[in-house]
Amino acid sequence: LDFSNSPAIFKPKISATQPGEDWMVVRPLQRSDYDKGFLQLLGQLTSVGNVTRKQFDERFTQMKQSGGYYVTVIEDTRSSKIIGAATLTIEQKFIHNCSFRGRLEDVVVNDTYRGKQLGKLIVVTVSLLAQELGCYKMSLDCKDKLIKFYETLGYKMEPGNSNAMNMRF
Ligand code: 16G
Repeated sequence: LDFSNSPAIFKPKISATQPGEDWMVVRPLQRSDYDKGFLQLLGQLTSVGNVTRKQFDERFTQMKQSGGYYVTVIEDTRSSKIIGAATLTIEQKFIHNCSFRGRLEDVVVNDTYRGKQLGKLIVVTVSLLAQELGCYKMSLDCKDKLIKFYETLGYKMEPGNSNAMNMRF
């Protein structure tokens, strides 16, 4: 299953009983998303900088070629804008029988679309993808205020084993 190469545009369901809206698609990132506000959306998460189309294209190509990057977006097809995003990265391991570890990264939903469960939708989608791809676990770092949100989606603090540490450069 190579989600990043999939041409499929599918209409997700948050749950079997609660279908997504008609105007929403969840799909892999495309080059044309540069023009659909993808980077502006990431700017709601953290500093993005002035990324040119060339830089974006080169990074897109590198991610495709190296494999293991599943940048997933939600598009509002009425306005052709990217309104949600989350990335699954896959680390190759020797441990756990040469398994994979998934990391949930760069989760962001446009703040004007609050209350539509888009965060839940994109996180669940990407987490299922990690499972489908054979990851033995999926990890994330988040701000304190988001711990509850992720807990409702099946993520757990592992006592004694959940300390995120960073070295900033
Ligand atoms: C959050 C994000 C992480 C992102 C970081 C950016 C999730 C689950 N976590 O920790 O993926 O890269 O913020 O913040 O989305 P920074 O610019 O301070 O590194």
